[in-house]
Amino acid sequence: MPMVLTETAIMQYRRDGYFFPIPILRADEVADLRGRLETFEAKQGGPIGGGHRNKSHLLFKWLDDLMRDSRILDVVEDLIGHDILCWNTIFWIKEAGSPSFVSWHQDLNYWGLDANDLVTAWLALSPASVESGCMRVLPGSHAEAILPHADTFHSDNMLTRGQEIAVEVDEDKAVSMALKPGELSVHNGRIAHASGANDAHDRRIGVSFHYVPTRAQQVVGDWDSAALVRGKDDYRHFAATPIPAGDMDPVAVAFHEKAVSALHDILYRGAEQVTGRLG
Ligand SMILES: O=C(O)CCC(=O)C(=O)O
Repeated sequence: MPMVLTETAIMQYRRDGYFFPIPILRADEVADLRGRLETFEAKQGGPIGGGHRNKSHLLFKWLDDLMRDSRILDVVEDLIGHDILCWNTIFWIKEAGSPSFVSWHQDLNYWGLDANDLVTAWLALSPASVESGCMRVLPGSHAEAILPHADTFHSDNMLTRGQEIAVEVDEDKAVSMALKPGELSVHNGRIAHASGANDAHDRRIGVSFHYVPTRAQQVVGDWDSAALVRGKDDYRHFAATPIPAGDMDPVAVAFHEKAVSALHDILYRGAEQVTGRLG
């Protein structure tokens, strides 16, 4: 028996590779989390970026808690079963009026993971509308072969290498996954997806959680890390990430440095340039 999703929702996810919207957080919870993020940004004197965007649950206790929130994990369990690792958490922030975009791509082309059932859970902490550049997906593309990609290194592209699908994508078939603050979308790690610029007056703030069954493996890098968030890990394919005692806990911050450096090597393997972005 599914825990929270209907059989119809699960069937749609399996057939099309995505499902949304799923209400998760109350308005007061969204305000609290956005406040925590923006307090950190105000203290550091600018938007979160660089290495802070990835594996960020090691830096912020509140994000580690959110990654383990049963309201999100119940959805994920309905899709991939009870024994769940979170491999990465990524901030996707587009400032109001910013040209930042994400080109059409398939994540499992470059994450080095042997995990065709990877679920990305993307949570909106501000409005993710068509105007603010919400994600768009190409239904059913997760079930087909991974398409060829090319690196563009475009400076407004939020992806590591500005990588994009090198064949024509039929944009007419794309579905926009607009979300209200506190809502979640889920998509399969093989699905083709993209997002446009933020033409709205507010920041578009999203955080993504990338969940895999514990049997998943890193097949490109020699070392990688993940957090056991539900069930048990009989495989131990990944180094277990420590749970931070608080924000910027020194032990977790030191682990974060190692984990992001390993991720950097995986994502830039074979690239001709390093942009400094990870995503
Ligand atoms: O936030 C976006 O616009 C893109 C996110 C993305 O590519 C992902 O979560 O896999």
